[in-house]
Amino acid sequence: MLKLEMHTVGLIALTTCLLIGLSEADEWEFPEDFKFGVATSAYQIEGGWDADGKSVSVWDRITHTTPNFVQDGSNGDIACDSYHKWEEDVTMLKDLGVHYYRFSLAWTRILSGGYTSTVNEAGVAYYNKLIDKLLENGIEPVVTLYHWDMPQKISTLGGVTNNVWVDIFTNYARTAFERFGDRVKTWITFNEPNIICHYFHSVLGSLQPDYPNGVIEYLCTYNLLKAHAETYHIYDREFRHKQEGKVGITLNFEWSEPASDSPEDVAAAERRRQFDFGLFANPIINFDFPKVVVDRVAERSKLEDFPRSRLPQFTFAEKLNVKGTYDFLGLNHYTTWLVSDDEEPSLDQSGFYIDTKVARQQDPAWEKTAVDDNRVVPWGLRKALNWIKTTYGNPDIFITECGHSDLTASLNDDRRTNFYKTYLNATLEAILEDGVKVKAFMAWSLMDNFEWNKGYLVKFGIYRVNFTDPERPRTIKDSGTYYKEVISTRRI
Ligand code: PNW
Repeated sequence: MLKLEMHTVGLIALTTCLLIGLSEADEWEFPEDFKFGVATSAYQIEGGWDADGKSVSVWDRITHTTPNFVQDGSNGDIACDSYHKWEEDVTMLKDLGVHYYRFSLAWTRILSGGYTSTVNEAGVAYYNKLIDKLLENGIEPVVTLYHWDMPQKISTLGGVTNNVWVDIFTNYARTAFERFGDRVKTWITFNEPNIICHYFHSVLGSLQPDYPNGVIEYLCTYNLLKAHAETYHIYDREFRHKQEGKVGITLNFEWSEPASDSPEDVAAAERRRQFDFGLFANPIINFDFPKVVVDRVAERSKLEDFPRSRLPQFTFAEKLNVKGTYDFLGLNHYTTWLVSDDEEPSLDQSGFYIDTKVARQQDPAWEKTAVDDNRVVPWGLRKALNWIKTTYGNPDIFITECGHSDLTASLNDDRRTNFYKTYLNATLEAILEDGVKVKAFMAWSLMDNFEWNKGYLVKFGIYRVNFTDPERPRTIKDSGTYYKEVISTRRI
């Protein structure tokens, strides 16, 4: 009798476990409103660098005048030739089953004069064809206005650091809203302002040989944020009522994990997050530059004998104007660092990274990729998403880039497949277990392309592109087939 009871209890327990297990498995899928996509950018894929009235961008110029700026001496003159092969790109997107295609507009195709108002109709026609074809196939365009290919004419004026930048940029943004906003409902003003102001501005502004210097960098940050905010307000005033779209910005964020439990390292990791992400997100979402950054740049500027902080101050009116200028937050995420407090760096250098006063390293056990420092650390994405949730009041987050690089372009790219598996799982944990409002995931990238100063050596594509063939044929990789499966089943 007792034996039988035990047996029954056991059976009930087993059934319950199975049921719970099953229902948990059932729920381990992406919510209904979650969208999948892939991302690219104009200079990295289009080619057609001087086609149909396009003017010269900073990337055209630097690659033509300083070929060794790019590791393999290459350039984006032809790249994936998407300027001609856009229909095939849409076929690939359709086959993957993506909801979103994130691409960027080449400013130099649309306003070839850079800062003039004369529109180059041929350039507009190219994007019209692409956008229409996407929509015909049920794919929503997610459009980045500025993904680093600044018109050379504007760079010559000092680029983002010139006071006229806000007018120049918003003139371009308004043109894009006018021409494409009837069909484009998701806009990203800037891709990775952090990289624009602290890294590529140097070479591309080309006015500052001693860049980075901690002055230009923050002037760029300040002007860029004002241009972002003004673009948002223009959309609000002139377009939102008829176009009903969303405007956001894409920030890159590598997770900073304290290297130890010491209060100094914990503070250092938080400080680094505020320098990397808060510098842009805090004025837009909360208010003003983050206090820890304001204080630290002031302190270091004083040590360097500057009469005042190198970080410009927003006026109160500007703070109000920048605050709230987002409908969603775009996040590009690739890797994670272990961060510790550093000694005060020597005073004969000056710059953003010196201001952070941190040392960073990565655990050698973390899997490497083709980009030296982009080690695979999926839990870092989950932590980054949670930090954004708590620091900024749980905004809607679009992961606008996340991806894995190799050198081989092999179709059997198991490591990339595993990367997507684990990073998508981290995303799902953040959504289902932590309540982070992640609304989309866009893989970087649709296809192998021009990886900036690494040229064609480093491959991020879920499609391979054969760059030695003038036809630039594309072939899906195993990771592409895997992603397609995830999209159709909504499961990992
Ligand atoms: C992003 N970093 O760039 C860009 O948005 C893409 O255009 C690029 O192809 C992709 O990532 C892969 O590299 C980054 O040094 C470049 O921290 C550099 C850094 C981060 C992102």
